[in-house]
Amino acid sequence: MRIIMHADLDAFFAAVEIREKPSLVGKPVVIGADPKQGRGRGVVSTCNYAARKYGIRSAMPISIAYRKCSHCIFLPVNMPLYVKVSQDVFSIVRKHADKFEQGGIDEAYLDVSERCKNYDEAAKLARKIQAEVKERQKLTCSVGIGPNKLVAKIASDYQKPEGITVVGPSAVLKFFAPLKVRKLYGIGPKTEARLNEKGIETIAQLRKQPRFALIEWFGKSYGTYLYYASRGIDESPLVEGWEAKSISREWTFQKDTRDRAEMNRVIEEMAKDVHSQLRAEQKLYKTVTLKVRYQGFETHTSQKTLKEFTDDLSTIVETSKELLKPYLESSDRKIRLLGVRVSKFAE
Ligand code: TTP
Ligand code: MG
Repeated sequence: MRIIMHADLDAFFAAVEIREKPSLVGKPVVIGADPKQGRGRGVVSTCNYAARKYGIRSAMPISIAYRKCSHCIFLPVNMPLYVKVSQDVFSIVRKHADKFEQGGIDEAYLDVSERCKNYDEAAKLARKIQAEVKERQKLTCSVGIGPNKLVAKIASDYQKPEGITVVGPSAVLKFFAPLKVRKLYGIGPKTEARLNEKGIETIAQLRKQPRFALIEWFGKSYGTYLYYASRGIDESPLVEGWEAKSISREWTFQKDTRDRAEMNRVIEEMAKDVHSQLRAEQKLYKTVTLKVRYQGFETHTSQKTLKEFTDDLSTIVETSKELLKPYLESSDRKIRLLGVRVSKFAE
């Protein structure tokens, strides 16, 4: 039987900014403002818990966040800094694991089955990790502990900030029952809406559906996944030494569009974000991919592989624009989403 931990930093980007600038302590801080264009465009990346009291959330347009709290402090995203801090934090955390998988910039899975005899010992280790991260990096994190990655991740989100939530194997079904289906890894807004239409809102309700019904609605592999996930069953192993194979950004237009100038602007913004992360991670790329979603969710990607590795920003912008052209010319449908990705890295 495994004991898996999931550690996730609290209000990560905001917490880093506050750590760097003590005058921000105690104030509501929102990250995501565009430094050049004021507060008008773009979305909230994250905000601290003081700002969440005003109803501000990740992915909310900055203009709405500003309306909710005009005296909040709005700061731009400083990706290179967060990448560096993330590396510092997780080089501390990974030492406490038998197996370690970085799940994203502010989260990681730890398999502690060998070093911890039981869940009490794992909880003790979690407190130790929290204390060490706080002392050495001045940041707080929340930890979930469970029999697999699925349960551990939901548990780490259950009590925030600075929480520890332990869900032993016999507690999984009860813990899951009242949660919204959206909490399950792999259920996004689309599946959530389809389930809600069928009157299924909680994981307990999802669990009542026969396997064949889920397969009929969602296909064999996803339907089967939902059947097991709703029971807290997840055998997926930790993937060690996993490194990001690509860096990407996506943008959903507030209104589906054919406006070329607007699309170009969005491509430039996304390319800049991608590029700053690329620089921070000291990588070169060779492939640029553009993702296009039309009105109605039909999605396409196309990509171009360059002759040489590069870390050039304008190549990302120009290649993406070039890849967009055929979509605009071959159809007069409106576009809902654009995404830019770079991949095939060299250090
Ligand atoms: P999260 O861990 O989802 O959020 P968080 O750490 O800010 O807050 P919480 O205490 O609830 O864990 O994401 C980690 C970072 O990723 C977050 O600080 C900013 C970034 N991010 C975005 O840029 N856009 C988003 O929509 C989300 C959800 C996160
Ligand atoms: Mg977090």
